[in-house]
Amino acid sequence: MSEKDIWSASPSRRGLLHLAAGGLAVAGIGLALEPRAEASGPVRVSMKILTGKMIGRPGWPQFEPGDLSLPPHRLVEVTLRCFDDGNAQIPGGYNRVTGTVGDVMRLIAGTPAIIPPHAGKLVSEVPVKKVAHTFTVNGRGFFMNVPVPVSSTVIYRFMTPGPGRYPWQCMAACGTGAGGWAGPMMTQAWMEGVITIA
Ligand SMILES: [Cu+2]
Repeated sequence: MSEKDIWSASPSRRGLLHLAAGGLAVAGIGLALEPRAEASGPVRVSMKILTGKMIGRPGWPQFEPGDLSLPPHRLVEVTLRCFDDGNAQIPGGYNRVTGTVGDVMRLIAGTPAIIPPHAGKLVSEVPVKKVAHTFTVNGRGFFMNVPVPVSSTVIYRFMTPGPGRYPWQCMAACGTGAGGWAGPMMTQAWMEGVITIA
């Protein structure tokens, strides 16, 4: 799949374009369908990873928001800005992008407020030592792993599964305690949370 295909392909949009093309055969209907085609783009979600210092709780980095509510079977585009500049250890393999559209994500250096289209580069993995956090969903037949490098922005797309509650967890040992797995790593809506698909 070419880079352009990955970022423009969406099953629902393709379906609607097909519908719109069919509608053109009937005078006027094609035009009427255009706004619907526009509305069928990805559901856009903006997330941040804040440092403990930023929220007045040193040692407690936090995903914000920690819980998400999304519609089922829709293409979602997440823009995730990581303000954390400290790396953390991950289990083997969690530096790879898995379960997103094309198993890739767009990686942009820093956390710019405005991101031009096609900024950064598409990557399927990041160096182990650069990983600050991961956004990892594992359960109910749905697996997705997004490694998030220090001081960066990642943009990724995925298709939501069917209705249900899907827990996510950061797999980088970014918390407190000897192993780094305590504190925020064990606290709901901090380094773990729930995606509610309804
Ligand atoms: Cu983390």
